[in-house]
Amino acid sequence: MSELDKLLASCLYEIASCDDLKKLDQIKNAVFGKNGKITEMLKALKGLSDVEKREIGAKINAVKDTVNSRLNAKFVELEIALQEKKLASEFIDVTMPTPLHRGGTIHPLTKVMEEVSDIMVSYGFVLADGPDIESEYYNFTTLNMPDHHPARTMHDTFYTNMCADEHGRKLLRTHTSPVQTHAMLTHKPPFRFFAMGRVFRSDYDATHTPMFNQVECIMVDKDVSFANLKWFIANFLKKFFAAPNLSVRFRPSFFPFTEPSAEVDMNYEIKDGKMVFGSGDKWLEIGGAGMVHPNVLKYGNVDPDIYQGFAFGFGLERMASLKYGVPDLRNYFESNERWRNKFGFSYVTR
Ligand code: FA5
Repeated sequence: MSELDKLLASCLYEIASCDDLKKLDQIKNAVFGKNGKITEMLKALKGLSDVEKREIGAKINAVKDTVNSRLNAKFVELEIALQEKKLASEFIDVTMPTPLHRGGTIHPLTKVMEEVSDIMVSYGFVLADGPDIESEYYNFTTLNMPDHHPARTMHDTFYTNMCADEHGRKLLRTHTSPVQTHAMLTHKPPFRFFAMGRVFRSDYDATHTPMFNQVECIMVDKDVSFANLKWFIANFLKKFFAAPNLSVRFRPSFFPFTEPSAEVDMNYEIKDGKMVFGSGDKWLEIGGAGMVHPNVLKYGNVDPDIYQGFAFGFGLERMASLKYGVPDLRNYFESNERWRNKFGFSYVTR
């Protein structure tokens, strides 16, 4: 057996029996490193004749190629094995419920979303959806907010650096009202839709957060009036707060996408650091409402000479705060365990 054959056999044996990346690296170095066995053999070719160089060089290169390809295959095999071992040790079953003994709770916002859904569905409204990343066209244009409208400014709206398309620049939607247009364009009236989800604005204080959630509602039919809107909102809120005598204030207001428009406030006071609704002389605005503007109906392919609609959009954190006494909206998103234990809901009693 030639020296080269012996080297090949021992390399292949060592590679095959190696089970550690570090050791494999050492084997590679011992063969191909600066003073490695094959490197030395190649260096020794210098002193040989051209004929010998060609003949022996070809044999050394063949061994080199074989060893190299086995080494590479072994590196891949060991790296995969290491990765699998790591993944197995880090496995988390995300389908398992949070162990109750570790204090897992239902977030007040989740609770409120479920409650709002139940009420909306009981009135025959169907859940609709729209993207968090919207285009200027749906967020503003179809809602009767022309190019120069102040709500479009960089100061109020988070624009993304994604490429603009035929619907204009992309932005984080500033309200859930664009869902109105999406729903109108995909359904024939009469219809009743509601949507819930995140919206984003350049705001930050105890009653304003840069990301918050809204519930949007739109009902389109023949002979829908502002009286229907007032009745519906009052009943919706009475059901939500389980308070038949709840007082709700409609303040004349302006939204480009509704005419006439109103802002809806609820009274509250702070008792023992908690917000208590239905008493006191403080008012918290929970949403905007109004009759859908004829231009908005047209953008949704709905004929305003035949159909009318009402719509409203409420802040879900503010509804949750009033119902469950949470004084500062910023806490909703801080993942503070003490806060969650105080305001969260048990799985069992939900
Ligand atoms: C709107 O967003 C309108 N799209 C609502 C609407 C829909 C009007 C349909 C007419 C018809 P407004 O900007 O007022 O309106 O926001 C609605 C509610 O979201 C507010 O009343 C408040 O409850 C909540 N809200 C607004 N900004 C914030 C914020 N930064 N943090 C938390 N809640 C907020």
